Amino acid sequence: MSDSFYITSPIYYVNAEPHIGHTYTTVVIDTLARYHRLAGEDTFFLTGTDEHGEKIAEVAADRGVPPRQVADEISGAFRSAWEQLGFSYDRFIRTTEDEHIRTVQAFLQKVYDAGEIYFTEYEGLYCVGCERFLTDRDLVDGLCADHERPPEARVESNYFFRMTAHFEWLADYIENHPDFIRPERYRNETLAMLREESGLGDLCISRPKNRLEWGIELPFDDKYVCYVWFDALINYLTGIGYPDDPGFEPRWAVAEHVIGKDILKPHGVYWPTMLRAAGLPPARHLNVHGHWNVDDRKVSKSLGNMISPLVMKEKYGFDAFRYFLLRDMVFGLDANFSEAALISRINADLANNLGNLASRTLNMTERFADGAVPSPGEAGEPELVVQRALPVAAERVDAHLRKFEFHRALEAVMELVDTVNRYLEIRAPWKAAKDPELADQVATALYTSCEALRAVALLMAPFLPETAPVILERLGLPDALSGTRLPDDAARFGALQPGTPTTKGAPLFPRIEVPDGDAD
Ligand code: ME8
Repeated sequence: MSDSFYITSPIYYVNAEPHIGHTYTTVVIDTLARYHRLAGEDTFFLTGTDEHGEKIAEVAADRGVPPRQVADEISGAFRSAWEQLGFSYDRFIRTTEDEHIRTVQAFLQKVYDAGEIYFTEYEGLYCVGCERFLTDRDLVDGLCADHERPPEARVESNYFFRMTAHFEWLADYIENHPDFIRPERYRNETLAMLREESGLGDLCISRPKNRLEWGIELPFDDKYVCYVWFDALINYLTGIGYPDDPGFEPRWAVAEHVIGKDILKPHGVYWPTMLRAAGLPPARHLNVHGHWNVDDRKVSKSLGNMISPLVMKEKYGFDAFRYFLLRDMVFGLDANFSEAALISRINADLANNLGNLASRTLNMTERFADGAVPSPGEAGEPELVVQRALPVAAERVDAHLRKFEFHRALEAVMELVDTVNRYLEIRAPWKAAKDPELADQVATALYTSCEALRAVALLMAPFLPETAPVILERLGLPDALSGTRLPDDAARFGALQPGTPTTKGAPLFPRIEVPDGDAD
């Protein structure tokens, strides 16, 4: 296992406010970053905004303001949303930063000097929404399949990157590193792109300034700016100090990219070949997820069906929304969003199960043990069932998270919650407390459930970063997360010291009542 972890989000275009799609990607990354930090790994989480290109220039022209103003506004909106949502990123990068501009120019010069770039005329169909020339495969009834708008015919003299020269190497690399692009369906899709006869040619990496000024100037021709994708991908290097920072190489060696399937081609084909041309290895993994749809259509600005994460936070709390996103989407596949599904998930898992375990455990500790963790007596078979469930859950969470199987990791924690709730039904301390002869059994039951709740809170900490510390605080462990090592500290039964004061507190996830009562 590596003790260093570098994870990146796509840098988001500054043409739309953050919505459920951007939020999902960033929640996935935030959860992993938190887990790897708790596992003791030296973790770096990079996110930010992609600010150049025609798309932004168009938005600015429509509004009659300079592109920089649009970029400042929307980048600010992303940053502010990411702060309000509590994402634990280490750096928020903007492609308009001087440092990034220098890095892109250094990269371009290096690739140019290596003979990987040539100048020629090109004719094709261009989609401004995608910021690229389309191939036949991208068109449905003459419209861009993603943006549902007609592409423009364009002829231009431009600089091209000899991308196709690296296709054979890339196909071999993907074959020999079967988990480089995961899940598998996206690996196959990338291989198909590389093998398709009529498919990809060399990559046009410049735009003439007389048509577009909003970009990074080519270091070898000041009449051109750099194509926005070529500029944007390099953010993953700028973010960790390429080329001069001594920390760059070890971090790059463990890079994990997380993207939606809409940007598989630039990440699966352009990026590895660009890196190779510059003498760098590909990232360790390209992790690709599906799309959130509403009524079976992708959420996007052009379709106007966006769900705001800030509105969801306001209505349901952001932990509940995070939980839903990670639990209801299988990483790699599409999922449908509806508020009814969200409410039903919150009620079933968070209110009835997790919230109920926390409140009954803490309420009973207050009532029957004077608000302090009691000393346990001897463990019987029901206690041993709970004790054995801890390492099983901890190991499953670790294994699933390392494979991006978030829904399974959460299932594992919720199975632990179920086990403890069933255990409480067996021991029924609320009944046993009436019989003084069963005092020892009550103390054991309360110790066991408090201790299991501690493990649940530790395992939930990456998923529910607001709620987990509240549970730990109520268990008298306000600083538990700072010294924690996952998965071991959640696997080991018996860490809670008898006598630790507890507090019961308000319900963690109040049940959400819906008028027609069908969200259960
Ligand atoms: O593509 N479901 O930026 P972008 C799930 N700037 N995820 C979604 C989604 C949906 N409906 N809609 C968007 C760009 N996303 C480029 C990236 S990287 C060097 C440059 C997420 O603002 C998903 O991660 O269009 C997708 O890949 C990303 O937002 C696209 O964000």
